[in-house]
Amino acid sequence: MSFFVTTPIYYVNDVPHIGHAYTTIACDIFNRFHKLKGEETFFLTGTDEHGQKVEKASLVKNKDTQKFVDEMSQNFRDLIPFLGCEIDDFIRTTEDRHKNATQFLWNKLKENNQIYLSNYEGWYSIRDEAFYLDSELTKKENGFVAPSGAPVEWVKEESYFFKLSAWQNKLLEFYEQNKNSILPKSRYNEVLSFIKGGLKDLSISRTTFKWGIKVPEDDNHVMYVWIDALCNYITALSYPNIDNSYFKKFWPGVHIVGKDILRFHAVYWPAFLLAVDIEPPKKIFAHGWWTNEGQKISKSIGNVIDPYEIVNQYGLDQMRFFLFREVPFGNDGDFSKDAIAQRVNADLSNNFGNLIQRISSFIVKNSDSKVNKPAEFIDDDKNLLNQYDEALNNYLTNMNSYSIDKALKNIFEFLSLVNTFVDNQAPWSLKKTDPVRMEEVLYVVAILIIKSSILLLPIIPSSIKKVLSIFSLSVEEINLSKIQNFLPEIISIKKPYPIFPRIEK
Ligand code: ME8
Repeated sequence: MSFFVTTPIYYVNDVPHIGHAYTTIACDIFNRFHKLKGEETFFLTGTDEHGQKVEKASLVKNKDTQKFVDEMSQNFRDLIPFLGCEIDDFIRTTEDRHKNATQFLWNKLKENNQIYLSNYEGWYSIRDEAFYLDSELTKKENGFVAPSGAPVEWVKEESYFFKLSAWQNKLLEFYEQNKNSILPKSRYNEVLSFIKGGLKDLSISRTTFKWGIKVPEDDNHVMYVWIDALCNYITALSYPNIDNSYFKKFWPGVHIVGKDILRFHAVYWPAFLLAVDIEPPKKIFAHGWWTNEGQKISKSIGNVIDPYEIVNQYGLDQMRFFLFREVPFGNDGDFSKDAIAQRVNADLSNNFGNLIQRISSFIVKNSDSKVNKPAEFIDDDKNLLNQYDEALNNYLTNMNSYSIDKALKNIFEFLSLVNTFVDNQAPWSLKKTDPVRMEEVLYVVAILIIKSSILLLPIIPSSIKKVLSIFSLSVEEINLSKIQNFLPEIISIKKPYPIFPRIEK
């Protein structure tokens, strides 16, 4: 099995913020999860560097556009390891490999009679890099705005068009047959009703500026930034060489995007692909939108959340955990400092951290830093071990269906049961009355901490590496296929230290 996951490629008009970090971490979580299942994985991210929005930003800064995008792209690249993400490729749309792939795609569309030259007259939003219909706009004091709130301007120019309208029925057919290919379900319904509403041909070139990939054999036109941008997903798999092992192994892939750009991914992109005889993406997951203490995140309001600041203040895994435990993946979420402190303290410090700390230090003090596997498990132990198996199954189902929050809930509800087990079995009392039973209890708890930790590895990898090292294990020794039957003869404990300190307000 193989798994190809992508983030959107981010515009380099500005520095990355929490929203970009969120999508990238989501992809890292799924990538690590599939790796943990033993699959061959490919995780792609990168930057979207052409178009009017980016060109305008460089002009405002009075910088050469190429120099500007070189610098800005680096900010996105630097953020990845800082977020604890491990990627396989970082693509920039100004690279030659991408220009070649995109021009090849264009020629192929032309060859397949999918492109014609005409005139575009209508609304365009530079901020969204999108065309809008009259019916989609709202009148405000300073003119019309798009549904996103972005200003629009009237453009009238010669343009090449893609015959999107011709793909309406084929797209509907594809989505009828692939009902889970857009998640969550509500987004699937949204895309279907958009397609059913009728598709118009799409303007795919511009003539009023030059910062884009040249249309082959027509120097007056540069490509519309979205046809350029979407092609990145296959450029990275060495398109147009689709007979290479990468393309064969990894296409079709899984696109994780924000709900703002669903239409581009679920309508335009599959239509381009079908028009050049390539399979549409396997899955498009559109996640929700983060607000800051109840307010829309925006530069003009001045409430943009800097991921560096959050990580430095709360810790990397604390942030990764909060973002995916707090809000169902797919829903909108509100970022608040109170909420992160509460969530981290309740789940990571109290529930999980205390359990690790009290059991491992108890074993160090009272059981010579190790516990042996019991000859037999009594019913209480078997019950708890069975409950783990149930939590594991639920976790796998939820992670496989992109419900990270539910998967996390499965683990933390189970960890509460383990805490209750410790309280009920009271190993500190057994120490005098029944040391054999004490060791059995300690083994059961230790193994369940290890087994639960493995499930958390995709979400909070660096903390889990520390937890496992307290139990003298390394990540390489365990994976998801081995985890259910993982019962080593002996578990040795190294001197523990707090891994999830409480966040003081
Ligand atoms: O749209 N909450 O780039 P972009 C959650 N270049 N996610 C957010 C967010 C928020 N407040 N703000 C941004 C583009 N995002 C195009 C994509 S792909 C072929 C081309 C995330 O820099 C979310 O994933 O505007 C959203 O879709 C993406 O950043 C938009 O990034």
